[in-house]
Order: sequence, then structure tokens, then C-alpha cells
Amino acid sequence: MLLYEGTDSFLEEVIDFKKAKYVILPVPMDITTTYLKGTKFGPRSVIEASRSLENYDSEMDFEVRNVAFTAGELEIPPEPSKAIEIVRKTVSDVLIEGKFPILLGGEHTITYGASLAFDGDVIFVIFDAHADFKKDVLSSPINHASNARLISKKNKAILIGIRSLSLEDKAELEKSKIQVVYSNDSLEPNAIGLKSALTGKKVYISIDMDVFDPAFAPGVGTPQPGGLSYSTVKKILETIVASAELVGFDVTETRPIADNNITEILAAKLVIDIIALNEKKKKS
Ligand SMILES: [Mn+2]
Repeated sequence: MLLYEGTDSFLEEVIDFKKAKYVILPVPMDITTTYLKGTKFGPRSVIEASRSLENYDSEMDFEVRNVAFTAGELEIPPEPSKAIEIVRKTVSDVLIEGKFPILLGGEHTITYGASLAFDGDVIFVIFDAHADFKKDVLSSPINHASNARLISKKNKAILIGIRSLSLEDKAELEKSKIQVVYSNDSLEPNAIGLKSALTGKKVYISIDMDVFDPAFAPGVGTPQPGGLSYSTVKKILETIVASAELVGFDVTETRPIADNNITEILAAKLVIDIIALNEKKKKS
């Protein structure tokens, strides 16, 4: 196990690796982003933001305490395929230790790396403004704009919040039989059919912060007007965690911007919420 403790810890929790159920992995990958650079600073800023938040909130009525070990930042080589292999290996090590991986990005491509550490029966529920279904962007097969396509080669995927894609991507998606929930579809968990699709299944959740309306999350690599609110996403997360067996999750594409940290605050809150939902479920 190559993990060492980070200098800053999520929610200021300092706990022994052996006692932790969750391992927070900061993954500062920022290699194949095509528009605004800076997602490599995302993991650190989300951890910093978490330290300003409480570990309890009245809505969730659950205290997240003494459950998460924060690892030091992964060392990401500049070559995409090597970077992906580091992510796969680290997530795999966390799983071998019997722990639950939480990845903080970094570009969305890290989800592909994580997916390679899981079996083919895990369903990937991906929140994203972009379909990420492109072939060979900039002649590299491993690219953040191809993330969903790469994951879906091995794992079933459900895409939620999509609003940015080409007609070619749309045709490919229809051919692929991947379930796509567009941002202008009904986002009620029942209308999406999440309960029937996920009950009894192993699920990994991936949140690209650009799924949100940029008003809620302006600090992302490729912002896209329109999009979801925190309460809409939270309602969907509640249904996913209640229905499925959660095996891991990530929050990606946070790109810190000057004098505005609401994106990293939201990203940190999502991490706390998902841990709380998962722990509450086990206790009930
Ligand atoms: Mn995206």
C-alpha cells in the first residue's frame, strides 16, 4: 500500500488508516483538459473547503466523524495512460484493504482509471453536463471528453444532467443503449427509474461539478449554462444510496477561481452528504 497521510485532512479528521472505512484520494490529474486549466488544484481546495464545514447538518441529521482517512496527493505522471494506471492501482489497493475509495479530482478522466479497479458488474452513475462520448479527441484515446465512452466498454453507465454534446455523440449514445437523462428531462428519481435500475446492484457515483448550473459551481474546467441545482442532485443521490450498494464515488473537475470558493464548498458538501447517506443507511 503506497498511501501516506496528507498534510491536510478532509473535515480535519485525523484517524488511523486501519480504523478508517473511507479513504479520500486527492487525484490532481489535469492533463487532457481542453478549455480552462487548473483542475489539478481542485483536490487541495476541496479539502481546504471541507475544513470550513460542519460534520453535522440538520437536514441530514447525521454526524460524519472518525470515518475517513485522507491520503496525500497521488503523484500523477504527464502521460495519460500512465496516470490512469496510477489511479487504477491506488483504487485497487484501497479495495484490497477492504476500504471504500473516494476520489477528488482533478479532471473527470480519473473516473475511467477508478473503473478499471472494479468488476464489470458495478454500475457507474455519472453526473455531467457533457456526454463525454467523443472518439479520439486530440488523437488521444484517453481523454476527459471520452470518459463515459471508455467506462462503458466494461461497465454499465447511466448519465445524468447531460446538455452538451454533438449530434454525432447523440447518435453514438443511442446506439450504445446507455441510459441518458438530459438536463431538460424530468429529474425526479422515479421518472429516471433509478430504484428499479439500481436495487440490489453495486454502484459507483461520479460527479463532474459542471453538471451543476454554473451559478452553483462556477469553478470548473468547462462550464455549461443551465444545469442542475444542489437540491435536485441531492434527491437523486438519496435514491441511489437507498437503492444500491455503494462501492465508491468521486467528485471531479473542481477548478479553483480567485475570490470565489463556492464550487469547492459544494464539492466538499457532496462528499460529506454521500458519506452521511451511506452510513445512515447502514445504521438504520
Ligand atoms: Mn463535464
